Amino acid sequence: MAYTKEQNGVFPAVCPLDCPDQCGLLLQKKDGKIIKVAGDPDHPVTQGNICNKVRHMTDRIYDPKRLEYPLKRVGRKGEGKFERISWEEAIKAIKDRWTHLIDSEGPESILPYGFYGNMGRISAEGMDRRFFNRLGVSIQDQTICSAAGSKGYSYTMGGSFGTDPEETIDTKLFIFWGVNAVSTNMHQVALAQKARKNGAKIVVIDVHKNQTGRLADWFIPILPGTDGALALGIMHILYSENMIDDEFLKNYTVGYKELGNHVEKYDPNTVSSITGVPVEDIYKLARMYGQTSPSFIRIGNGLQHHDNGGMAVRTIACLPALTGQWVVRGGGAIKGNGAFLNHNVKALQRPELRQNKNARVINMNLIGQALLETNQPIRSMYVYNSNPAVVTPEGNKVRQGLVRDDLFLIVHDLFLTETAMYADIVLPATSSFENTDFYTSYWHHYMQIQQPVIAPYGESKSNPDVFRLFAKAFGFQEEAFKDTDEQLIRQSIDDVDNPYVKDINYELLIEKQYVKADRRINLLNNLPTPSGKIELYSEQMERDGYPGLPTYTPIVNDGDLPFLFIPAPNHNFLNSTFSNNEKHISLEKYPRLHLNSKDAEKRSIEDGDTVRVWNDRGECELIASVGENVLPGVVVSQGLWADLPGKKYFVNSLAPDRVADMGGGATFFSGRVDIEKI
Ligand SMILES: Nc1nc2c(c(=O)[nH]1)N[C@H]1C(S)=C(S)[C@@H](COP(=O)(O)OP(=O)(O)OC[C@H]3O[C@@H](n4cnc5c(=O)[nH]c(N)nc54)[C@H](O)[C@@H]3O)O[C@H]1N2
Ligand SMILES: Nc1nc2c(c(=O)[nH]1)N[C@H]1C(S)=C(S)[C@@H](COP(=O)(O)OP(=O)(O)OC[C@H]3O[C@@H](n4cnc5c(=O)[nH]c(N)nc54)[C@H](O)[C@@H]3O)O[C@H]1N2
Ligand code: SF4
Ligand SMILES: [Mo]
Repeated sequence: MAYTKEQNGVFPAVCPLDCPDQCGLLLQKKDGKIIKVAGDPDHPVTQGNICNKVRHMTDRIYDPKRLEYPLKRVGRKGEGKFERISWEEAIKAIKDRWTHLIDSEGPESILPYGFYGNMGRISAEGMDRRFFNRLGVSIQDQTICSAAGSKGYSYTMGGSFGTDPEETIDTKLFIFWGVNAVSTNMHQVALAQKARKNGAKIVVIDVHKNQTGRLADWFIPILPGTDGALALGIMHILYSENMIDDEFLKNYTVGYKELGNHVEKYDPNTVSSITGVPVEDIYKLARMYGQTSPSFIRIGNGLQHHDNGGMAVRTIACLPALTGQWVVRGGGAIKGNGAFLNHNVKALQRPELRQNKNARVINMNLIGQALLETNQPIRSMYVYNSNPAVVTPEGNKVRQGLVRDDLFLIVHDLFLTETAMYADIVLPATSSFENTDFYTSYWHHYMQIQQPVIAPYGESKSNPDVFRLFAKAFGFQEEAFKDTDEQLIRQSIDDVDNPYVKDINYELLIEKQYVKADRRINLLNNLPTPSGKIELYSEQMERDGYPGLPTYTPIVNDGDLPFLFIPAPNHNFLNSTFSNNEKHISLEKYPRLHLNSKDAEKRSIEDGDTVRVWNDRGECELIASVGENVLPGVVVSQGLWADLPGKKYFVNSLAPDRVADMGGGATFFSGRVDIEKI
């Protein structure tokens, strides 16, 4: 579809970033350029409010550093010396090298590496999947974000199904649990603030009293990786003080009697010694939860980036059932809500195009190890929608892999990212405002559409267009490679086996811009767990090798260095996106290391000192922020910073690449470090 030729006007858009809010936007265009990005006041959930990051989006779209044409490496790997080439040359070079690799070592020597730098469904998992399936390359397991927690939540609830966020305006108790919502889900905070005007209370459970903790009525600091134990302690009190909803439990759950016996051992004293939460606070929290209705828990991604993250989420997800909150308007929980908007994945990705059904699968969290593997090595990697040199754990290993001379690396991005610095070929990508796509939020219930508002920047191309070029170069004749963007969208949504979206189709999306999933359908009658009920006890888990009842297991012993290190996201970047933008850097200033004043005193570290943070995986240098915002023994940084000249901000050089208990998830926050003043 061509972009609108109108040079002036206001055009609807969707925020493409990997953020639950998925705001409706209005782009103001003058003389063919976007001059203002604002919120769409008519969007039912986001209501015209957007974050500061995206208010400055034009700085990114028209950043002079944006890639305009394809490049070929001329210097050493990582040196950053490139030369302009044409698209024809770029596609031919890739096709020739891949053809040679497929002939000599087989297609699985090639690995795609992509994520959700652009949440557009056809940009992130459309023509790319068709092409890579047809080529028969290795399969990337997309585990870096919420794999463990989503799996854990599914054991309890059957999939990513939770409360309708719009209904939380009626909620009386909000628990923000391991989620820095002020920075990462601002419209959930807006809803909580509205509810607060009607008497709602906000509780925040976190390892760091960040801006979300500071707005709470009650902030509960907890030791990292112990949330499962706290949830079990709450259950212990709910059962022993008879605050459970027997009627609901009988009708809608499996295993509530067994769970009651099982949680006897998680008494408040035991739980307090694990979590660092005082006994009286455990009682207070459990009673508040047991006696307030509607109550709502926003389960964050932070608490599941641990060795035991899957089970922690599985456990917390049992709480709303115990007090019968799923039948109360505004009650319940959200880990993710993506399943309400599930589209037709098979029609979009066309798995039947793949002949080698048993192709190897590589967990993206282990990309460092995988790139350094010498047995059946990865010889070529194609990176898009992601910046693995910054965002993956064991970052030094990843970079050692990327710098390999025999790795043919292609990066498709809007910028010369840290990953692109190692590339052999760099391809320029369009921004989402230059593309056609559809979007499905993983928090609110609206499907949205984007039509191109501006012309492609320079010679940049969208992800689907690049894969169409590859398919053509390889001579793939299947109709699947001739589909237009509009056809890809139609195939994804017009005929879907998902009752919540059966009335949504392409025409409706074009007409309305955003369409809501049908939430009149009763979730409790449609739970896709094996029993069709909420599974407090799960037989499936036992078959998969886990305890069938929620159980606390400590995080893995990561050595004997004194601090647990939590390298969390920050307010003004989105993962590594915007970390190369001067405006966003200036808002954030520099990366801080939050530490407790007792720990600081012992090491003679003062607020503002530069501290070296290190372990046997790597090191970085951050600016100390001393106070009471973290517990002793815990240090927290924020933000995935770019490689700025003279700075050592690479926090992921320290993060472990162990995989979590479920889903092959990441364990960014379960690593240990030591610190010293420089
Ligand atoms: N501004 C901004 N917004 C973003 C992003 C961003 O980078 N910046 N990233 C986007 C993406 S991809 C995602 S997945 C989401 C993530 O957003 P969230 O769901 O908020 O998850 P995180 O920000 O990873 O971590 C949330 C909180 O978990 C805390 N935490 C860490 N370990 C523990 C623990 O063991 N227990 C408890 N209770 N808390 C713990 C951290 O201190 C942090 O405050 O945000 C999205 N939105
Ligand atoms: N220490 C630590 N590390 C983390 C996390 C953490 O909390 N702590 N969070 C993790 C999580 S939850 C996530 S989701 C990952 C995210 O990691 P990534 O998915 O790598 O996210 P970004 O760093 O935002 O990189 C996205 C890239 O996609 C590019 N891009 C945007 N649109 C397009 C497009 O249309 N086409 C192409 N080809 N490229 C495009 C952007 O320019 C950007 O360079 O990071 C993980 N890493
Ligand atoms: S990043 Fe999130 S809050 Fe900001 S505009 Fe995009 S969807 Fe909205
Ligand atoms: Mo994420």
